[in-house]
Formats: sequence, structure tokens, C-alpha cells
Amino acid sequence: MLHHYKSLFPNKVITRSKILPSIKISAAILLLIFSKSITSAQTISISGTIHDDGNGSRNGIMDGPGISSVFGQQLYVYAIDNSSVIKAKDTVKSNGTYSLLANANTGYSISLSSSSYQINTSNPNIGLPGGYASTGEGTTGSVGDGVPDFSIAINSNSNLSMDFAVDARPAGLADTLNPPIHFDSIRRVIFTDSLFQGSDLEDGTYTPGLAGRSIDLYQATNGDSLFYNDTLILFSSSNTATRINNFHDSLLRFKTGPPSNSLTHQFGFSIVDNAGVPEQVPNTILINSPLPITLLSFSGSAQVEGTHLNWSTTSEISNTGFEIQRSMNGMDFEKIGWQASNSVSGTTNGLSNYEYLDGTILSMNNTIYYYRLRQIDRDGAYTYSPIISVNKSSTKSTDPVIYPNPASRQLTISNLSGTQINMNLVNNVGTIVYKHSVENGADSRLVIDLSTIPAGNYYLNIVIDGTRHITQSVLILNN
Ligand SMILES: [Ca+2]
Ligand SMILES: [Ca+2]
Ligand SMILES: [Ca+2]
Repeated sequence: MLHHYKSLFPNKVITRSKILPSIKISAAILLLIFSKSITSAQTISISGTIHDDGNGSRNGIMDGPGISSVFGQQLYVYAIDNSSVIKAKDTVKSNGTYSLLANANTGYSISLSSSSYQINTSNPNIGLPGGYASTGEGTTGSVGDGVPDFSIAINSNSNLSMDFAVDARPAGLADTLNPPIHFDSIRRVIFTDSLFQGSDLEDGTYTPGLAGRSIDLYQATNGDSLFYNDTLILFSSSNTATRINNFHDSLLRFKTGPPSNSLTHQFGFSIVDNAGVPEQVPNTILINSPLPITLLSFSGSAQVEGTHLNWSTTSEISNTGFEIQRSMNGMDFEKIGWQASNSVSGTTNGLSNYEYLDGTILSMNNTIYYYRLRQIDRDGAYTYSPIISVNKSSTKSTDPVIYPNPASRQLTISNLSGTQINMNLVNNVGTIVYKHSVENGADSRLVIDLSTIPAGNYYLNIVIDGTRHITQSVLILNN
């Protein structure tokens, strides 16, 4: 007690207090209690550097040059108490350093932000613009507190040296692969023109093609798929990336999914920078006309003279022609004929109609024949059409008429006759989007409302009395 008393008052005062009345001694004791509370509320200094850490935690340390602004926005460091109120603030200096005073033995979060707030502001938004990521914050020389969120919790009775590390996210470029598209021997798209490009504030501009980098790939749409080094890339969901390390665009392949005439072909990629930080939003790679032909329709009908096959295309690229194949079981097909492309060059963007008469079928009633087209490119690559079935017993029937095609808003099917007619509309990943049944189809006409069906390529399947199958490709345009 005497020791504390002495430390508070000079010896002169103590000497004088000996001659004062007892009431003065009581006041001195009160002063002593007060002075002890001041002693426990001592302040500490928290200071450090904001690093532009282009290699992130990969070298095990927060380092890199000091930074005081991002995208021209000044940086601030705050001490925020446990009630989320700002208790101290410093504007980061041009060399990246800051310094704050805060109460010792008090819980704070020391936070970095590009927003300016006054002292005593509650619930400030901390953090940097989306183009920047935290790569660590914590004691100077360390790798950070393990939770890179621009904030670190402290509760200390001595001065602290506390650094922050930030990294600018890379920025890739969206691009389109245009014809002529190059394919490998199994008709997968090859990426040949350094399509993948991007840059980063710390790393600079990446080599076109991104050779040797890590990139995140995102699932292709419409049932299309991606292969890397001949292995199918698997995705746990449509917005979960799969990372490819040591990427080389020459090892990437893109394959259109069945049926192979969907309208849009695309996938996303994100560059990963030298800090290991990916872009937040993937860049879209569009592939223009990855198919040698765009098959608009393919249908068949059995007549007395044989099976009439009809198909049409809306574009062809380097198409030699179509091998017509037939099967009795829908699995084992044999070539029965050949139809050359209408285009001498094999390339056209107009509508081309084709027909073929299969006059070789045996006259057996209730026999279902299956047909498909094998389209062959000038380089020998090929693709198959969907399979259609035609029932020989239906020789006297007239085919339903489906119009308009392409369609928007509504699709009309006329010339329907049969006791039981089932129909459905299937999208290009095999999902039934419309289904309808008609008993005693005497009205012979049906209108399908397309207003709720997304644009795309569909197959209309009609089964009449369980034996007659008609499949027609239908292009639905934006409503
Ligand atoms: Ca580093
Ligand atoms: Ca943290
Ligand atoms: Ca970076």
C-alpha cells in the first residue's frame, strides 16, 4: 500500500499529509482508487503495413510492397470493439503503414477497409472491392490468422505489430471460338488460337493460351462436356469449378452432347493468379457452330412403296453428305444408302431439305424399323442424328402435319388420327417439357401452347395406337 501511495504522490505531499486532518487522508485514498483505474486503462499501439502480396501465402509470409489504396480508393484501418463500434481509425500512409491506439486488455477486431467512417460508427462495412482478396492478416512476418477476411481479433496488454496482405484478383477475357472450328478424330473441338487470355495487377499480362497456369473450369451447358488430357472433367454442380493445374489449351477438348444440335455451346473459366486467388466471376467461352450440320428435323413415314425419310438442315460446314442407316432392333445399324450434301462446297447457312426412299423393306406388318443418319465431314469425322422409328403396318395412314417450324408461341399438329395418341416434347438433354394424350382423336388437330417453354431445339414424339412412332425436331424461338 505504501509503495502505491508513494508512486502516486511526491514525497513532499506525503510529508504534508502527515499534518493534515484525517478527512484529507480519506480523500487521498479515494484519489488512489481513482488512479488505479486509470493505470488499468492504459493504451497500446497497434501498427503495421498493408502489403500488396502478389504471391499470397504461397511463400509462407505476408510480404510485397506497401499499398495505401486499391483502384484509387484510400485504405483505412479500424479498431472495432465487441459491440461493432469503431473506437480508433487510421488512414493508411502512402508507404502502406498505419498506427492506432487502443485500450489494453480489451477485445477488438482490427480491420482493413476502403470505406471511410467516423469514430463511434456502428456496424461499418469492412473489406475491399470485389476485385481484391485478402490473403492474410496477423502478426508481422507470419502467414496470417488463417481466416483471410480483412480482419483479425486482438486482446492484448502490450503493443502489437499487425500486417495485412491483399491481392488483386486476376481478370480473364471472355471470347468466342469461330469457324473454322478444328476437331480431333472423335469430333471434339480443339482449342488452337490462344483463346484463353487475361492479366493481373501483380502478375502482369499472362501468355496467351495461359500455358502452365492454374485455371478453374466450369461445366458446359446443354449437356456438352469438357475433356482434359483425354479425361472427362467431372463437376459436382453447375457452379462449382474444377481446377486444372499446369494448364495447356492444347490438352482441352469440348464435345457437344447428344442430341448434338443444341443452339448454344459454352463453358466458363477463371484464371488463378500467382497468389492462388481465382477470379470471382468466370469468363464465358462461346463456341460458334461446333457442329458440321445443324439438323432441323428428321422424320419418316411408311408408305406402300417403302419408307419415306425426310430431313432438313439450317447450316452445314464441310459436310460431305449423309449415310442412311437402318436397324431392326434400334441398336445394330447397317448402311442402306447415301445422300450427298446439297451444297457443292459442303458449307451453307441456308435451309437444305433432303428426302430418301427406303424401298428395300420387307412387307411385314407390325414391324418397326429404326433409322438414323451418319453425317460425314470432309475430314472423315462423323456425327449421328437422333434415331427415329417407323412402323410398317401404318402404310395407309397419313403423317401428322406439324407447323410452323421454327415455332414461337404455339405449335399446331394436324392430321392426327388414331384411337390413342400420345405425344411429348423433349428438350436436348432428354427432359420431357410437355406431354399430352388424346383418346379417340377425332378432332385430328392439336395446338400446343409454347409460351412457357424456353427457346431451343426439341424433339416432338408422337405415338399413334402404340405402334406408329413419329419423331420431329422442332426449333422453338424466343417468345
Ligand atoms: Ca506472400
Ligand atoms: Ca482474419
Ligand atoms: Ca494478383
